[in-house]
Amino acid sequence: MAAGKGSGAGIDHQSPVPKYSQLREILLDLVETELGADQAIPSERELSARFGLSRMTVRQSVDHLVSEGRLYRVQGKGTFVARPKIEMPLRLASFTEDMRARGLEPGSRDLDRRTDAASAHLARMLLIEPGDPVHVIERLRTADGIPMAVERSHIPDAVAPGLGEEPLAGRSLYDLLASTYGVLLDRGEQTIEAGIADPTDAALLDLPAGAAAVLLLQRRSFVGDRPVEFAVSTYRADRYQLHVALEVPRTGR
Ligand code: 16G
Repeated sequence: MAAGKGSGAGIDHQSPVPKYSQLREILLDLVETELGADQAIPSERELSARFGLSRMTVRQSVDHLVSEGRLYRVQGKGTFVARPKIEMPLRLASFTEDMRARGLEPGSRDLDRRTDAASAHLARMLLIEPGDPVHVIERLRTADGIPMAVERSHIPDAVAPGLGEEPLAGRSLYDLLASTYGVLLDRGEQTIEAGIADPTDAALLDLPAGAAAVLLLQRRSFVGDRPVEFAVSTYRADRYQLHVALEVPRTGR
């Protein structure tokens, strides 16, 4: 297989740029211009022979691209090009809507449904009193059957009385809130931070146990000034990325 043939790329052994970085650029070029999703990259042995690099250097570049979610390994088969990451929506969209808009089939598996007494923290988030009943909905969200996120939603009973009894399998929570309770969300706020999957979420998301990177999201959605949902979610960092348009700051000068 020709690695980086289009660019005529090779390793410059005189360059001060570390060799693993040079190889990374060559592999990125290969992934972006020559190979499609799920196609194999040359083996580490081939790469090391082709570019005159030690196996350790090759392993370092490949590991880096694997940890970034650009490549994935299959035990005993090789290393393959990952599907492009999904751009995290920065809109108040439901998971169902967002996946359909991308041509992916949304799925959802109930992990837990219960009604809890609000803790002090939850009460502050939802602007209710501690001890007030809150519906907790924990779901594994999938796209084309692939696990993408674990979502834990908290919704005050006062907003959606009896929500705990409503079946949700194969349904959109936001649709249910709209159709059964007349709750039409009109604004939201969200924080996104990097984290490490805990063992439960790692297993649910098919991520290696240990130190898999994830995106931790917290979202509050409102109708007017009333919080309707406080969701704490774990999204796969190897499947999602953020893309934002940048504006030039107005300095007033
Ligand atoms: C989004 C929301 C989640 C909400 C869900 C409803 C985040 C980051 N996103 O995934 O809070 O519960 O949509 O989706 O928290 P559904 O209507 O498809 O059930």
